[in-house]
Amino acid sequence: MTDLFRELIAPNGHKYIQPLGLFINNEFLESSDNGSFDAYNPADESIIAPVYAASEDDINTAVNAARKAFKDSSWSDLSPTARGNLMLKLSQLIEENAQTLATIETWNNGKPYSVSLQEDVPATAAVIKYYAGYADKIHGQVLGTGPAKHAYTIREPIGVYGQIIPWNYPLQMAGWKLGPALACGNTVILKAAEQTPLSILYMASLIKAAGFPPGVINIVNGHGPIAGAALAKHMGVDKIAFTGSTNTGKEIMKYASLNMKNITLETGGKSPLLVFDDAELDQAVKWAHGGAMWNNGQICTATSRIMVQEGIYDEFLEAFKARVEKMKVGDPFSEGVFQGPQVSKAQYDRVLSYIDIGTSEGATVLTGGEAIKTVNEGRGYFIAPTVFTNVSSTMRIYREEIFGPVAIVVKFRNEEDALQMANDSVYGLGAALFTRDLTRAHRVARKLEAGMVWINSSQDCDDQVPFGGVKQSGIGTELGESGLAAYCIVKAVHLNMSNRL
Ligand code: TXE
Repeated sequence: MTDLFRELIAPNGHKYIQPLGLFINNEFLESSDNGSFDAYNPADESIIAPVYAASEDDINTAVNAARKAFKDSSWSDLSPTARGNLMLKLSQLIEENAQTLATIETWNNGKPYSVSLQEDVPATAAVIKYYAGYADKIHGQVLGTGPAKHAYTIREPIGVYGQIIPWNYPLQMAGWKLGPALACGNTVILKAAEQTPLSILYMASLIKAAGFPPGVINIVNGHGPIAGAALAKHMGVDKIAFTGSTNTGKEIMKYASLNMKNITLETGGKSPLLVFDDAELDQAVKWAHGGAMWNNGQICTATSRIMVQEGIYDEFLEAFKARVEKMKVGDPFSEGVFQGPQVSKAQYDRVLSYIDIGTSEGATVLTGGEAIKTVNEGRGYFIAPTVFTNVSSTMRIYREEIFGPVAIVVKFRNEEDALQMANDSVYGLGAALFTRDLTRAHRVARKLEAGMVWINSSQDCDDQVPFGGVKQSGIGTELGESGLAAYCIVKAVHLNMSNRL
């Protein structure tokens, strides 16, 4: 590999310059051992471009850059308002480069272009803008401890912060993690997922253009067990924030214990969606469909365990099947496509293997249940949206995260039954419920073991509202004020004002 930049033309004809290096100290660099891997288009399996992969040495270099930048007056002496203005500039540049960013996101991830352009990119700009507004509103408190002393708190940045993100929402996940970290004055090393290295590198060029001092934001691609592990283990990193699988999250916890890093983890889920007899059926069907199938089914909070009360089960199932079958699966740059390919061959194989597992465990395929080979001359990782019925709670498709366009629909008798089934999981990320009965809605919301509950919707997300899971779905929250709090230290100061002792 020799080039650090390459002019590329995407399948939609969009031409742009793609950075391919490691972004450290505001420069794109080759990796120290010349290691690289290829970025793919999952819609036709073609290679888009190779990118440099960080070695352990490169992670050291990035951490050193971030440590130096943390203390450097160009960042540490910046007024909070000036810090917020840099973030606003970045947000603005993301908006101005929306078409390029959306093109890369779709090309490398496989999500429909309309979704990248209308949702992912604006949401990334918005979350950075949201936290930019906080930069000069992060205050301590004066505590009423009586006349003998003056006690107060200061909120300080944690320091150098490692971020490991997944491939399902590459830009948005970067935005969720960069926003609060920068608002508080931390410096960052962000490692993107191997499957989606490209959009974040383009964003790195916007970070430089926005005027952040060198070393404040460093972006590296690399393999999880090498670059990710080196970052999570590094003694020079003060906090690690991770979004990904529960198993990797557990590894990260072990690595973080080496120097007792502060951690935030957002991991797997198997979120339930309950439809009570009195629900508005049409709404329940639409949200249940989106909640399981948006983003090609690759959503950590996917409400893919759909539970329907027996009185409306048949009616729901018929309408749900019709809706699933109506949605177009195809090349993500084509008009009107709802679902593109799975992100990678590994994910495609994994989802198809779960479909096989479901069938062999005795569940019934109501619709879908196979790969689609009619798009792009049989190339690409397309899977027919799949719905299983006759599923029991002991089956793996009931209990395990599939992370693809696969939902199960089961029946419940009453509220108690529904709650028992919904909470019968090692996970506790999201949960949705549909009813017209307000009292029941709030009663059930309290009893659901989940970090987020949606009443009469699913996947509703807002920068102001905390996002996170309980049980094996994670530790801590992102977004909102509590997301900000996770990136600051509260220091207490006691001033003696008397002649005590
Ligand atoms: O996840 P990994 P994978 C779930 C989903 C999916 C499964 C596997 O069920 O099917 O995980 O996906 C980095 N030390 N989710 O294999 O491995 C890796 O490089 C440090 C749910 O892609 O967890 C990437 O940047 N880092 C999820 C990130 O971790 C390591 C989103 C996620 O990869 C590492 C993605 C290591 N030892 C997958 N190993 C969600 N909650 O949204 C890997 N990584």
